Order: sequence, then structure tokens, then C-alpha cells
Amino acid sequence: MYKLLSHNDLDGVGCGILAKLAFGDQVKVRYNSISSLNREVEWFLENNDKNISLIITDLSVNEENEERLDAFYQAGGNIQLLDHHKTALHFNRYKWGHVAVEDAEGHLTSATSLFYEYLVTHQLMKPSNVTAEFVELVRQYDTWEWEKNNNQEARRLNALFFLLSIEEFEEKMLHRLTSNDHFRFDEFEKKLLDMEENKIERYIRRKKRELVQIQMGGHFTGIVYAESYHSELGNELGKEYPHLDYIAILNMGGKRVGFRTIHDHIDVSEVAGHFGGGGHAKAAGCSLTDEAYNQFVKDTFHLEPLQEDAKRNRYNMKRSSFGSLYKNRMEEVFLLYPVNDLDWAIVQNKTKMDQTFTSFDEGEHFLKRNYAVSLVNDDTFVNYLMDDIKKGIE
Ligand SMILES: [Mn+2]
Repeated sequence: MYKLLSHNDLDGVGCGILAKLAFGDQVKVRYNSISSLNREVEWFLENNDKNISLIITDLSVNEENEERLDAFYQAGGNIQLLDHHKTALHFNRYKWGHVAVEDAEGHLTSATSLFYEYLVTHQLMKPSNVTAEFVELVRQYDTWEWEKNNNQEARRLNALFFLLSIEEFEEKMLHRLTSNDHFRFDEFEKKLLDMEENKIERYIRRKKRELVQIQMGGHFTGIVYAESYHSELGNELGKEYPHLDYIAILNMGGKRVGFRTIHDHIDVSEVAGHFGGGGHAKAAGCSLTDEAYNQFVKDTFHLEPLQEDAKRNRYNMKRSSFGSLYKNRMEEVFLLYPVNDLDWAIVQNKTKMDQTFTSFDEGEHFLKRNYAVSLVNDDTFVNYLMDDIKKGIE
């Protein structure tokens, strides 16, 4: 008999699906949050059943359980821990630990890809195209390689995972992996995913109009309230407002703050760490402590949201050699224009600023950070130019 303890996200459940494919009814699978794994391991060890092989995937145990597991192994117990998080690399010192962040070809690994490789090389499972394709989608999603490769199938697999219960998802995938030659979504799933995508798009459009910006801890931060779709929101808001270093997403009901960034020079796990939280460089979170509440909620509640750039312009375009016109809530106008091949300058309310910029983006970031401006629509732009012409005639 086997027992698999795995994470309750797509990558963790991918391992559960592979275990059921390989071992059928000879395996019991339990999915855990990061915090519940240690309880499960303790429970397993208390029963001290050496006839059951324990496999742990996508998660690692605390120090006490690390020692207990090794003692169990030394006493003849069967254990295998497979993980791909760099925080778990120290488990490689045990015969029962296998942690790899990259595979032999230098690709980032996921728990599902490591477990597939393990099952195939130990001849516990026959490799197949459809399973390899499923494993690769999970790997690309879990490592965020899907974004770089624009792998929409990987993103949609995770969306489907969240639309279904874990049991339904497992059942559907097991059926697919045993009866098809290639991995594809069926018509009903495609329809469901399309509807979900439209819903997320509308939600994000609304949230774009609620974002406020503040300067804190040496960073420019965008703040928005949202209970769901944090990854999508962090990504879309980050791209819409690239002058912001990161986006803080407040979940008031859950008393949590999520941090997301699209920038390589920002590590949001450091920001979260300042408030007693943690995570990865691009995605992290913390509890809404008193300090976090004061900074993110109390100090920002009175702020007006940022205005979006006009999107359907034909004349007032960004990077235009005629200049791009911006405005803030105080009705101050700013024209950002190239003065020669190298420099960009700004005219604020018809007065040229001393400061120049080496690129359009640098100039726009300066304006958006310091004056919270947005690109005006064509009508406003034309009126501004007409005004200039009239003044010239007078
Ligand atoms: Mn994982």
C-alpha cells in the first residue's frame, strides 16, 4: 500500500492523479495546505505501519518531522519525499529525499514533473504522450513558464482546476489520461472556460478604476480591494500601471494582503517580510496586522483612484514625435515630447520643466509617480493644440 501526501494546488493534485494512475486502489491520497502537512505526517508516524510506503510531494516537513521521518526510515520504513522548492534542498542529504529545482536540461521542475520522472524511471508507470502533455502543462503553470511561452492551455488547466472540486478534477483527468492519445479540453470545458474568462475580464476592468497609488518604504505601490483572482489582477494592473513597483491586494474579509509585481528588480517577499509575511519574489502575502492596516487601509482610504489612460486615441498617442498630453485631477496639463534624438522634455501648464529624460518611459513614469496623470483623449488634445495656435495668432 502507498500513502501520498501532497499539496492542494494544481501541481500537488497533479501528483495525486499520477499516483492513482500508477497504483490504482493501492494508494490513499490526501491533499494538504502547507500548515496541515505536519499533522498528517505525525498521524502517519504514530500508526507506525511499515507496510505502507509514504510519499510526500510538493511540500516539505518541519525539522521535528524531518528527524522523525529519518528515524522511521532507519528502522526500515519506506518514505520518499519529492519537492522542487529551493527552501527544501536540504532534504537531499537523506536517501529518501529528492529535491531538484531544475532538471538535467536546465528546465525548472514542478512536483508533478519530478514525480512523473520518478514513476517512469522506477518502472512504476509506463510513459505515454497524453500523460507527458498533462505533466508539461502543470509544470509550465507551476513555474510560470506558461507566461513567457504564452501557453494558454496551461493557464486554462489551472482555471479549470479552480472551477471544479478536487474530486471532479481528478476524475476527469484520470479518465482523459487513460482513454485519449493527446491532452485536450472538451467542448463543455472550453465553453465554461470562455465564460469564466469573460467574467474575470469584466472584474479586472472594474478594479482598474479602483486602484489608488501611494509612496511607501521607497516604493510606489498600487492598492486595490479584491477577494479573488489575485494572480490575474496583479498581472493586469501591473501591466496597466508599469510605473508602480508592485500591487497590494487587500482582502478585508480574510484579513490578508497579497503582493504582486511584474518587475524583476522588485522582490515582494521582502515587502511581505516587513509585515511578518513571506512568499516569492513575484508573489507574496501577509496578514493584515495593525501596521499593515494603517499603511494600506487607513492612510489611503481618502485617496481618489488613478485615472486610466485614454485607450482609443488616434492623435494623442504615447511616444509621438508631436508629444503626448497628460492631465491630473487638479486639471494640470503636461506635454511630454522629444526634444532631440536623445532627450524627452515636459511642459507643465505651458512652462518647460528643467528636468529632461533619456526615454519616453522614464518621462512618463516621472509624471505618473509625481503627478498621478493619465493620457487625455483626442478631444482634449486637439483643444490644447487649438489653444496654442490661437495664442500664436493674437
Ligand atoms: Mn509546486
